[in-house]
Amino acid sequence: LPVGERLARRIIDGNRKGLDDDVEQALGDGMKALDIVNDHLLEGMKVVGELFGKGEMQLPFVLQSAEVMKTAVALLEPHMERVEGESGSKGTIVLATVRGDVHDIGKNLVDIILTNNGYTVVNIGIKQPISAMIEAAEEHDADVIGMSGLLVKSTVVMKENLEELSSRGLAKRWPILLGGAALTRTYVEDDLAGMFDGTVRYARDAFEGLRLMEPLVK
Ligand code: B1M
Repeated sequence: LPVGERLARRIIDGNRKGLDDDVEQALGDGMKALDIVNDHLLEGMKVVGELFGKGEMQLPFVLQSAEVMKTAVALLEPHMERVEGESGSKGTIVLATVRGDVHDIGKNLVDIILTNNGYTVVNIGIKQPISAMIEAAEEHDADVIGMSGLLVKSTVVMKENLEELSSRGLAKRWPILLGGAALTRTYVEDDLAGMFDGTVRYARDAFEGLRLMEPLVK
């Protein structure tokens, strides 16, 4: 198999043995680190999601795939392009996976991409209640709060989080960036934006998150 397909296979099979060599070969062949993530590793993860959804893959194997994904991203991270030279940070975002949700591969990719592009990311982890996000945003004088969540349940939690920000009088304090596979643009930009006094935006992927940061930080 070509190395890209081999990498996708490793994610699907949860097979870490020889992963380093394949990553090295892909980079040696001139593939860009981010393209390896987007074109091959995420393709593998998509298949894992489909198999799991159809009941053709059991959870422990999904977990193994996630571990291989994380290792591969860690190997690639030092090779990702960074914006250098500018003095200081372009802005600060508190990033969290919402209460009740453990999925963090997407959140951590957002972290890497924003960090590499000059933002300060305060990544407070998974299963975070809104109170923890508020605390971190106050402590770090954040410009934006970013929430990730992959479960359908998490889309409801995000709505509750916005309601809590409103009820605490904090709706206008931080613009909110939302991402994760269970969200849709309409849900965020029509339904949630319609009920929230502040700014709430949807990012389909980490790159849209990056593009949205500049107008949100302003
Ligand atoms: Co879970 N899981 N999982 N899982 N898992 C999903 C999400 C699911 C769709 C699988 C399926 O059924 N086909 C399904 C949810 C169904 C639903 O809610 N309707 C599901 C389920 C059911 C579950 C459990 C409930 C299973 C169980 O226990 N019976 C359980 C939940 C536990 C919990 O959270 N309380 C569970 C557990 C797990 C593992 C632990 C095994 C593992 C996670 C490991 C980890 O993250 N450390 C796992 C995995 C790996 C998946 C799938 C297969 C892959 C997710 C992933 O990492 N994708 C997933 C299938 C799927 O998503 N279709 C699935 C790659 C990642 C890069 O994508 O996170 O979407 P994603 O991020 C994208 C964008 O969404 C965006 O940028 C990224 C790309 O650039 N983005 C943002 C994300 N956050 C953003 C924030 C931003 C901006 C952009 O700004 C703030």
